Amino acid sequence: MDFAKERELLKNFEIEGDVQDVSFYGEGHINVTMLVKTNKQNYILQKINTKVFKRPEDVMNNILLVTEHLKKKGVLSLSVIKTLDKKPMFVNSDGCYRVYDFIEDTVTLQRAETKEVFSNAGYSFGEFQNYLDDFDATKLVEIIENFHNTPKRYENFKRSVEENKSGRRSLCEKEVKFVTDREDTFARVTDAMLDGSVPVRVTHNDTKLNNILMDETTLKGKAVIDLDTVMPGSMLYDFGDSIRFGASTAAEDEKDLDKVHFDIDLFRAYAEGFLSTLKDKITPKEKELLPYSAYLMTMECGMRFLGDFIDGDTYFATKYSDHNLVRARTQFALAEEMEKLEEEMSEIIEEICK
Ligand code: ADP
Ligand code: GN1
Ligand code: MG
Repeated sequence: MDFAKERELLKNFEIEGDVQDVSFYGEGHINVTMLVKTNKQNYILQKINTKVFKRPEDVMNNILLVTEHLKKKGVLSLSVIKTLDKKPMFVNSDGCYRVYDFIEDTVTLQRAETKEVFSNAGYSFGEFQNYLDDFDATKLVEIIENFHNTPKRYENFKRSVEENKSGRRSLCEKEVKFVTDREDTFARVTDAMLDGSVPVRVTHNDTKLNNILMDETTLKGKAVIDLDTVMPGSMLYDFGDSIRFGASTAAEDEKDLDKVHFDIDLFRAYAEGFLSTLKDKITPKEKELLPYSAYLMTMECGMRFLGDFIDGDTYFATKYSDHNLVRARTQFALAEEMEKLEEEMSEIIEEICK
């Protein structure tokens, strides 16, 4: 691929230097991400997924507000490079594009290789929430409604199963049953948000390990990225989603399920980092639901992958035909182990919060 169209549209942005190279970059499932090298500096060019983000201008407004708030506090964050006419994105007949400064000297990890690294990630996402503590949530648009409303996600999942648009349902009856068997376990966080025992906070909502840039030398979090879904939510979403991805002994799309286990030591490490600055701020209900949130976010993501497989891969980027099914299976393998360990996880949380 020669990226001729991308090189052309980059002329509309206020970038320094002459573009020398453009290539696909990273492992995100949603946007198309490219690394742009010029003779002066590097940038990230992203084609925003407008099927997922129906109002990209709202996404960019949220990102500008959040990154300004972070920068005022001296926190390294994404820098949006404006277009020549001072807009945060460029729109043409192919789609919507944005450019960020490439944050140098960092690595993006697809797996938590050590407890220490995962604890560092927990610390970063915990701090991220702290930094947004005093951010006026009413300024933010809810980018995707009910993003982590698991009962609603389950309704959508059941609809996908019924409609069976791709005709693939017969390939995954066992996995569908795994979800439907657990349908009465999905409402504990939404119920607690309704009765107020779990407060609404400004949260990241997509706290995968690969959404933090880690300092390449110290492996400490340098910048929290992928701010598309920063919205009012629950801290339980941020905690649970990190555990879902990072406390696994294997990749999210590992085919060999014998390799996929929930690692409770990684859980402890993340919780230590995450709670180090949050433990005095959280409510008793939030504390109680932390272990469950790991199970919940894992089940939710599993049903989203499986629903997308049955829909015919219309949401997540996939590299082969049953990629979403493979991903769903790892989530269910993890969730099954987590359900058995809820008590042990609670003891760990108690210990950390003492
Ligand atoms: P998606 O929404 O598709 O997950 P992300 O915004 O997470 O897209 O970007 C995908 C990957 O690109 C990240 O995991 C990271 O490796 C890399 N990346 C994104 N923004 C930057 C940046 N500003 N500097 C360095 N790397 C980045
Ligand atoms: C997507 O954008 P990315 O790849 O960081 C998804 C998350 C899922 C995750 C599963 C906007 O995250 O919700 O948990 O894939 N993002 C969106 O890997 O749907
Ligand atoms: Mg991402």
